[in-house]
Amino acid sequence: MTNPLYDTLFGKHQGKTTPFLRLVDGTVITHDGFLQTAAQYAHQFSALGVSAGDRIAVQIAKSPESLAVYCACVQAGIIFLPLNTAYTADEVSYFVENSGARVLLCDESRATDLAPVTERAGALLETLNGDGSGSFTAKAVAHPVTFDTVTRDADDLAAFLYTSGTTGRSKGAMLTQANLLSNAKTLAEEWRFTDQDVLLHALPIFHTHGLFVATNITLFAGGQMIFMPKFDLDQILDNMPAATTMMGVPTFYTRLLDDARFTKDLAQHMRLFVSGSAPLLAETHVSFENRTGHRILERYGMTETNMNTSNPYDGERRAGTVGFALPGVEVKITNAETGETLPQGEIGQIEVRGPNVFKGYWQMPEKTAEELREDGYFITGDLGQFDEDGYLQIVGRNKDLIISGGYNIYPKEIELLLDEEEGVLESAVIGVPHPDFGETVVAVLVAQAGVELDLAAIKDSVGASLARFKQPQKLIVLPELPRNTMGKVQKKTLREDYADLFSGK
Ligand code: MLC
Ligand code: AMP
Repeated sequence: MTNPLYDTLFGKHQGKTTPFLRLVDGTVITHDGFLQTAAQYAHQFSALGVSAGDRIAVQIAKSPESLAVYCACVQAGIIFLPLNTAYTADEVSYFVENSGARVLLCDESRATDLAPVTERAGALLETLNGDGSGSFTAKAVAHPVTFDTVTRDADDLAAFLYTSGTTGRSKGAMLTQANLLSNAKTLAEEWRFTDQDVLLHALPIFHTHGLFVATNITLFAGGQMIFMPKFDLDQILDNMPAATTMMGVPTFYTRLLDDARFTKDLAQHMRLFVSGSAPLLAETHVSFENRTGHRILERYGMTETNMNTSNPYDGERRAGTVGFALPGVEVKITNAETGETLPQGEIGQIEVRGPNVFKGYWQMPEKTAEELREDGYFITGDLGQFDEDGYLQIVGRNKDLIISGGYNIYPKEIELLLDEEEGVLESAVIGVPHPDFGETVVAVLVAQAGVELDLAAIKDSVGASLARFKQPQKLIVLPELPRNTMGKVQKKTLREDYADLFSGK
């Protein structure tokens, strides 16, 4: 194969007039139509001087065109770097500079804001809007609708996905063609995807879940997607009768259950509901089954590894567990201090190895060495145990991480900003339970002696450089932070103290 990822996911659909994307306004985009658009984009990238191995950063609304940018990158051998549309210019600036991206594609409405970013980084700025218009597409339409696929090796890089770290600085996870391909094939087979499947796609496509799990599996199997710009309950309910499968974060499922229109009848013909990216409460699993007769299939993955484990398609899908290691993937529970494998039933850190595991962090050899062992095991930072039947349970995290509505938030990034604020002596950012998002962000501040903190001003100032979903929903001032005898801040105590802050909201 000249380009394994392109050939396996995209190239094999060339010339097919079968539907690939169905939009909520009734528009249908065929496999071939989609590939033609992508080929024009690949030409346009070449015209901009971008070649194989270069990076393209994109911060654009979800649309068929933005998905075609991903396809164009794969066909041209360009490393695709998608960014959350909620990121501020400060946040985007880091990703563009760190990755050395040659081009940043953004929405026209952000162009003024982001022009200084690309200027500083020596990158080109092009626009692509949610409706498909923009400087990039205006030029691309002049190009031929076929493109000579660039030869790539399975070991070549296909994408960078940035993931924050406990030090506050994001790390670019380098994913190879083989990483993405092995997972697409395994999951399509494990979850029985075929060309008859129609997936309700309401996830963003700048993260693993919406892009590599949902989209790659559909492409692998040759099925269709009802492609929605974002999660919208009415649209989901309207379109469910035409679908066979859905993937979502737990918030999707709790929101569906909160709506009386979501009935057994509406879900009757669905084949499969998959949940992941954050813990699905056992009570959600049970309520969902009571309402619809379907047992949600929960799986476990992460940016660096794609999917690691899954509950079985056939056989018992056990609530509160993430199932078994996927074929070809090894999972072990180890002692965090010694790295030794623990016996069944003991809680330890989850380590994974397999063709799904990334190559390392871009230009961060030390960080890579800390988390990726020489023997190929990746230390996930999650804590877990195997139950008596071998199902993996995730019981907590060894990393200081908040997951809100499926988005990862690293407290350190917010604490560093808060500590810079006038009058702030120190801060601790924690995740507390939230009925809609699972967890949400709360900041605890200690003021310098004699200072009365202006919380509104702090909120605004921090808000200017942080995406909305990372911004603390509440700022709390305490005389001091709880510490243990070693002087380490006891976030567990704070989490317990403020556990009920959002209950019932
Ligand atoms: C939006 N908001 C959030 C939020 N999403 N706040 C906290 N956490 C979130 N996840 C805020 C917005 O800033 C805004 O704030 C307000 O909520 C309404 O915004 P919205 O865009 O209308 O929200 P909504 O559409 O309701 O989005 C919620 C959501 C969405 C849960 C549908 O966040 C979502 O699609 N999450 C999926 C994330 C995901 O794909 N994760 C996969 C990561 S991959 P204000 O103040 O302006 O009103 C991974 C690996 C794996 O983890 O295993 O899969
Ligand atoms: P990300 O870095 O965005 O890829 O998020 C990966 C993290 O999400 C994992 O390390 C887990 O902490 C969490 N995660 C993913 N799937 C699940 C799940 N099914 N249950 C609990 N946590 C999950």
